[in-house]
Amino acid sequence: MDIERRQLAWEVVRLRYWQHLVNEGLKEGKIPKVPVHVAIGNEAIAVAICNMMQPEDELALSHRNMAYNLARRGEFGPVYREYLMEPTGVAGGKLASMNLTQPELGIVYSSSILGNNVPVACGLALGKQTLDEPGIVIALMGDGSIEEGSFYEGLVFAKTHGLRLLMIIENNDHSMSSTVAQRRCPISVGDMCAAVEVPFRQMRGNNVWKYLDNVQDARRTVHEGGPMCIEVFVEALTNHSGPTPFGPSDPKNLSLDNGLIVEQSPNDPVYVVEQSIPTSAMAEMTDRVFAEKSVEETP
Ligand SMILES: Cc1ncc(C[n+]2csc(CCOP(=O)(O)OP(=O)(O)O)c2C)c(N)n1
Ligand SMILES: [Mg+2]
Repeated sequence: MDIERRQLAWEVVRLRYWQHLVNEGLKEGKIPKVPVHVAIGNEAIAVAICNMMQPEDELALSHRNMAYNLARRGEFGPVYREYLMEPTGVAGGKLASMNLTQPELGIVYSSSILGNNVPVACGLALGKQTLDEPGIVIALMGDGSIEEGSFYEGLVFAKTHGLRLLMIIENNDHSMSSTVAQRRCPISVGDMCAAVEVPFRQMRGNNVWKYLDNVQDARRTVHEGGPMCIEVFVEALTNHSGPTPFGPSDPKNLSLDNGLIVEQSPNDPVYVVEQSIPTSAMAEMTDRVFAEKSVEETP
């Protein structure tokens, strides 16, 4: 296995472990002050985007920003302490979770208001264009966020001005506790994009290596030709927010004691990694993350 392939696998495994640690903290009631949205299941796309980004690129995130903040940071403690709102957190304990940014790492905006990051990302991309600055802007949102008018307006605005904007929809089929079928008619994002001639593609299967190839390709498209949109299908392997399980009546049993993998299926990015690399390499990575627990100052 070459170094880059191994590194991506490692980042997915490590990110899963860190999110499990946050979930364990939530289960034990150790993060009492703010709502926290764990993104177990979103690791492949998060690691791919974070590796695709160039230093001049900017990321505008939503309430479910954990995987991106951890993956860009590359360390657990300072992000976890931010959730605890401690002064040694990455934002001095002032931003906590839903609005967490790390501008020094390209995470310039995060919003808990659905669809709100789209016009902001358009503004950032327009600024880059006007000031002749390099790089692209990436806006992340969920299948609930695209129900906001700002999504469509953002598509139109970005296309009209040829903005270097990549829109990524993490479709986990959930907005809080409702599935798409329970709450609304289907939305064909492909048709919406076609209507305004914005290139569109879908990604499935949680293969971090393929995802990186695809998003690198998308970055080139955006850089040369203006906006593009990708809908990536992810599985909601955790509850909407707070701990999983939320209590004794919750059938989901997420625990580090059961290992890193939640589902033995392509819904689970870590399972996909396990199926794709030598058994010895996976065992080594798993041992490595669990060994790190003992040296981690939190939780
Ligand atoms: C404008 C607006 N309406 C409603 C909410 C309440 N709300 C918070 S998260 C959420 C679900 C979001 O679903 P989605 O965008 O698919 O993201 P996911 O949590 O599934 O990753 C809702 C409805 C909000 N934050 N903002
Ligand atoms: Mg959703």
